[in-house]
Amino acid sequence: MDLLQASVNDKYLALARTVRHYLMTRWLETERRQTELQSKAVAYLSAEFLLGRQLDNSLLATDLEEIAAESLQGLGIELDELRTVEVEPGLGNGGLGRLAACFIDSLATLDVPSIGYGIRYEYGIFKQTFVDGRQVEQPDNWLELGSPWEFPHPEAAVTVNFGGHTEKTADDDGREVSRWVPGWSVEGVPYNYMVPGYQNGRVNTLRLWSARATKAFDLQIFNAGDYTEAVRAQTFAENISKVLYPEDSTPQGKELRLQQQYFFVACSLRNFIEDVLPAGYDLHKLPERITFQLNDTHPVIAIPELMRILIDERGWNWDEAWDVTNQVFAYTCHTLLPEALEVWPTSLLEKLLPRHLEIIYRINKDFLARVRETYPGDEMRARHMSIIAESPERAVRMAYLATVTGSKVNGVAALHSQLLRDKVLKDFSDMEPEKFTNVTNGVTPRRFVRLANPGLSGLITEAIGDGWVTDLDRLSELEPLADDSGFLSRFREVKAANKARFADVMEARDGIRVDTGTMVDAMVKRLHEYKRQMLKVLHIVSLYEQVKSGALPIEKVTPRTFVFGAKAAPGYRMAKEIIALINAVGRTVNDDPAMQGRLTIVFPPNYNVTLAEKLIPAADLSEQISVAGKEASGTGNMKFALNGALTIGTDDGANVEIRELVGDENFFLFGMSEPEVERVVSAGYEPASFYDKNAALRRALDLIASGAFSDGRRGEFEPIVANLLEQDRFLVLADFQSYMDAQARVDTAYADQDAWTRSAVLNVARTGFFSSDRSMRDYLDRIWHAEPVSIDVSS
Ligand code: DL6
Repeated sequence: MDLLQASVNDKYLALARTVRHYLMTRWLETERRQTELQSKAVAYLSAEFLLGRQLDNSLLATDLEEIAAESLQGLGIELDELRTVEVEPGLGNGGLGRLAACFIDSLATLDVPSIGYGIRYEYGIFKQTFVDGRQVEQPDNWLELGSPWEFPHPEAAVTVNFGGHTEKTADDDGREVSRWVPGWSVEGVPYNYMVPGYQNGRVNTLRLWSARATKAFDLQIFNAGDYTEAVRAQTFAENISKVLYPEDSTPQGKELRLQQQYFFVACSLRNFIEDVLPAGYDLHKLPERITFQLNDTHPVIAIPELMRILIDERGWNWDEAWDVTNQVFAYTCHTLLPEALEVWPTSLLEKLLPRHLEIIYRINKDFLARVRETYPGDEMRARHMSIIAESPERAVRMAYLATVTGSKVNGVAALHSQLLRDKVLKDFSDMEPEKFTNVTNGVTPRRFVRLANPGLSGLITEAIGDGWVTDLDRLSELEPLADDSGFLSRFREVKAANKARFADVMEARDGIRVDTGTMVDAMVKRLHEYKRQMLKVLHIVSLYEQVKSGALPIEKVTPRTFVFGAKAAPGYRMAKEIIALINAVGRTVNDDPAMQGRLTIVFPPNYNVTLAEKLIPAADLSEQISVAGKEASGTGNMKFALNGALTIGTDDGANVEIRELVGDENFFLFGMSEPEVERVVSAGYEPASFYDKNAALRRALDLIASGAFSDGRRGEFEPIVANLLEQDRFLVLADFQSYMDAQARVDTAYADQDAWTRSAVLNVARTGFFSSDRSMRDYLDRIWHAEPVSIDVSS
């Protein structure tokens, strides 16, 4: 095509293809080397990979950015323009999926042989829009223009069976064995993605599966002359990988969800065993070749699947199969919310995966025998630990299945792992303490500092060299510069430039104006009551109320821009109400001339990785305000700190470790600790008593209830107010005053810009620990025991 006729998308595609071509030889070399060495690898099984844009990352990994920009310029094309046309693949809900993406980046950068396995959803996380301030979901058709980053391999499709029943037959030695007679099947087509390491020549693979109807299935129906039915079958099969479930903490008992989970792990195990391993590989040696890391419970059905393959397809006896299965799986738990621990009704498993249910029953029987042997006479304990829950309906507890089987179980921050051991999985940890470990999460410095924050990256590199990009602990070398006024003022300039860039993006993306002279106070994460966006709203409403009532002179209010970014699960009513309230408060406050230049609320719709990359470097204050004991880790908290935002936060998740590292004086701690929360709850928490006692809180809640933010309609936010006064499961009211006090400390600290910047620099210098490279090293040491293998690209 002629350059003059080429659209921006054409130019983007041409550049993407050039870069991927460059990566291709490295990809092939990586695969060749792995086939030759057969060294131990890691398979990261995850229902979500929230990748973000690929072009920038690929240019960085290959060090081609400069050359690409120059060559494009010669053709009159701006690289920046091409970057912006890429639609990010939103194949994840939030933290869990983004973590998986950071991990595969770090594995490649550390030269670890590894493969990511997941689902190629045709529609990713929904596109969020606001209509009258309320969330409306639209499909995310991220593949509309095709993706230059994927490599489909229809020729390598694998068959996945479902349904049917089991039959008892006898094997050659006359032993009774069970045989699965499936009812229907689909095919899984692999789509491969390149996962380049940072300038090291390694390109690992992410293999995402797409579902399609089996040919046999289609043909059968077509031959019977039923065209409509043939098409229906096609649609039915394709539905399996059609859409990402927009839920990350309240599992819906949806059949399709279980189909998705089994679909991708069945494809992945088959692919690994039959295609990745050499032909004739002795599966008894599987633990020498692989660890399958289970990213939360979503892939846990892989456990009975491997048992089924070894026993039913390979003819192994139970003990042999169990021994290998035990060694090759490890499980990461990502939650503390009891309702987020997946359970599958046995009736559903019976219908979809009858043979797997039998296997799970047998695993449970053997396990309970061990429990009874360890704790004779303690029937209650056996009941509590059973993989099968008996009420409210008979169901398989997937977290227990993973814990019983996995070689290791880890939480994702020190406090989280401790709470898993002490509470959620206590009985299991009492019985097998050595199984439990912690690996604190991390984030990739390539995407979240080097790419997202070129200004800060340049400043750091100038000061300490560029080694930090792959060795983030070296940020500690910045520490002395926290007392260098020249450095501080350049650091401030970078922050100011990042704010200006963020303001430009907001204007272009959503027509939202951001005042770059204000403190950027950011709270971005999924909308969930436990994360307490509501507490943030009460802070804003209280400030507004105090100004309006004359209790607080406007000149005393620190100019702030409150930035929210949050999607609510479509079926989560209260979360959607809170979104509506944030927008309503935003409208009222932003339109009030008295607030101009002082308090502004911005809530761009459809917060995603691309926007995060612009917001995080611009932020001054990072809001990490979950009720203690509920946020497993958080990873946004790490990204903000690494980009020089100060945190206001509770002692929850990885906040605890952030605070320990940056120091109390560089962190705004507030709220009850986890044991205090426990005490308040068990003593019978009464939120209304806080409303009665605290005048500021009362006035803020009354203002919301009065209709001040809803054109006088008093009932509009009644469900929120009533919920807070009557239940308040996440102790918003109990922590309100402490939060307000901490915010006052923020204001005081911000007034001294030198001291604030010093704290910001110290946040950067002291948070190198939160690199996902370090997380990967911890997994390697504590769980995987695999070795790096370097790739020689010189030949
Ligand atoms: O580990 C990644 C991420 C944590 O940082 C968050 O704290 C946690 O909420 C999130 N968990 C999930 C899974 N929820 N369930 N089930 O998204 O994981």
